[in-house]
Amino acid sequence: MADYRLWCMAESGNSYKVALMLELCRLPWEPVWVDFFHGETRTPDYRAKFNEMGEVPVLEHAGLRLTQSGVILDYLATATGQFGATNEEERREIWRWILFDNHKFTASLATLRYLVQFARTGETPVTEFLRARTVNAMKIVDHHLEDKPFVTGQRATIADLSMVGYLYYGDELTVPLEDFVHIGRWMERVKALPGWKHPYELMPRGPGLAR
Ligand SMILES: N[C@@H](CCC(=O)N[C@@H](CS)C(=O)NCC(=O)O)C(=O)O
Repeated sequence: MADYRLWCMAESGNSYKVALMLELCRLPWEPVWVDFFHGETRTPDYRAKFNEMGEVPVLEHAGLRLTQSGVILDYLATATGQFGATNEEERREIWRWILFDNHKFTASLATLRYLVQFARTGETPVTEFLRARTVNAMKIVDHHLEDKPFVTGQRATIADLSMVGYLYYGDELTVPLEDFVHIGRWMERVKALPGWKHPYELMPRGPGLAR
């Protein structure tokens, strides 16, 4: 059994944030596939055993079970000395963007993708609201990246791995990614990090949502 075990599925960008970190840090890890689309994360068993919040990712390491991608990324950065902060100011900056990501960026982007791509709701007032919120958050990130290669400056940190998590799903996001030039260049920079892989290459994929 690998030292690090990640409860995840390939469609989950939140899981990808952690899978990518594990891969970039060359840590010995293995995925444990969770049947999210058939409600596994909603079962009392999953909540009691793995995550009371009813979510992936969950990382198991050295007898610990960790949840929330931001916390897991922080744990791995501390454990490996990679992609973490080198001073207090940078630590605050990393957390500022991880919180923005969890609240506005990933939250809107991932929910929109779920509704349109997997639940197939079609366009509704909810998807319109989420798309507007996503585009607004993307404008903020695009502007932020205008004068720097990575979110907190000259090198990639866990803030980049968190924020970029969903973007490689491309067309599945149903937002005009190509309109955001600085985001596009930043995605290429992250992609160029040694060991980068696409989420569908890194984690197992199940049959999806029954129609
Ligand atoms: N803020 C959490 C979000 C995790 C999350 O929303 N995970 C989704 C899959 S990408 C999930 O498990 N959702 C289960 C549900 O909503 O029932 C994190 O970053 O880990």
